[in-house]
Amino acid sequence: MDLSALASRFALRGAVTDVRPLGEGFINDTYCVFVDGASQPAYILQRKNHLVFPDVPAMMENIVAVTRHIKGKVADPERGTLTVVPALDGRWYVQDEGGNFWAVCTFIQGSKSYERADTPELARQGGLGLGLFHRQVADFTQPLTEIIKGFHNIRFRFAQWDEALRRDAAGRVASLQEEIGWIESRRARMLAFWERFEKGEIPTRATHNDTKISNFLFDAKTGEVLCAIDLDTLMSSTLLNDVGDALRSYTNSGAEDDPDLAKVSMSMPFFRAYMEGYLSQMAGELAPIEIEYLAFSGLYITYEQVLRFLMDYIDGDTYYKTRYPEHNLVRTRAQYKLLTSMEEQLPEMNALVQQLVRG
Ligand code: ADP
Ligand code: GN1
Ligand code: MG
Repeated sequence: MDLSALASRFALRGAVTDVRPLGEGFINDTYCVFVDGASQPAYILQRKNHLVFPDVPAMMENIVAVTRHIKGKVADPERGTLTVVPALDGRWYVQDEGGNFWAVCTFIQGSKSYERADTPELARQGGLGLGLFHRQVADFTQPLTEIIKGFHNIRFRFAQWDEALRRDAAGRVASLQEEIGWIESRRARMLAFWERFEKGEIPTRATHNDTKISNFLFDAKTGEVLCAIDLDTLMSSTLLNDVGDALRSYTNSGAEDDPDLAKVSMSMPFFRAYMEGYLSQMAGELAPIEIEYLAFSGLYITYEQVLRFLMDYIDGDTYYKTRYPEHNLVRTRAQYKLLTSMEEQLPEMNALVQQLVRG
């Protein structure tokens, strides 16, 4: 694949002089594009995973609509959200000869991203970033296309899960009875939460749905949060999914796929910092039921992630990129350790949320 030629099919300012791989995402392939011999990248080029995202044109429409909305609200529209660059034919994507979809956005200058939060201050900035994002989209009322069906819908995930167990595509089910029990023993509790969303008791809002730390940019000099990126999964859902996924990411004292389970736990100081940052923006916007489930959302999404990693392992590793054969199982165990740590600390987490909301 001639990536320079591909990038040149977009309306870029300058001639492409280099294209280099970037990032550690599990789904897409991401590259930096350099123009006119400059040493800093000018654009991000991404191959959108067509198997995961069946309707890339609709996905790009979601992204353009939401980023335009945000641009009208931020002091620096170049750094306060993504800027999608159209193709020369006016579309928001290019489809190559192999059927792959590609998209380009500008590279946000002077930015930095992280794979994990090493300090509470970074967690605070992350919480602030998600709070800002939720405030920016709070009055976004256009319908968003459901880009991945049932993405954080645990009822839908259970249907996939039951089917995966029945299929047993990789012949692994018999050896995973303990891990499968982790999922089954919590099924009713997770469904009870989701039912409250299904009944309309928990509000539906524009949400990001993939809020792990690497999907936010920070100012490389000051460390201040700039914006949410990786907007592929923008959809209508509950903001609790965003908070939960962020808690899963920012409060983990270990890595998402840590083989050393002793390192994995939910860190209370990081939880406090994240929530302080988030609530500084959102305390006044949240419905009582959203506040009630803020801490629980971390358990919900971490549980869902255990299910998704384990289901992919059972399916024979077809969804997530893996670096070694047992990677999805290692991820499952590490996320399960995080889940149990959150379960143990839920009363303290809830008490802290109440304290912060009361101010
Ligand atoms: P993936 O779907 O592979 O996770 P992302 O959109 O999250 O792709 O991009 C991967 C990484 O590339 C990010 O974590 C960030 O470091 C960097 N990145 C992405 N978009 C930009 C941008 N517009 N400006 C600067 N860096 C970016
Ligand atoms: C994937 O694309 P990336 O790496 O930001 C996944 C998330 C998972 C995450 C686990 C579209 O995110 O849902 O939480 O991996 N994205 C999709 O790290 O499935
Ligand atoms: Mg990403």
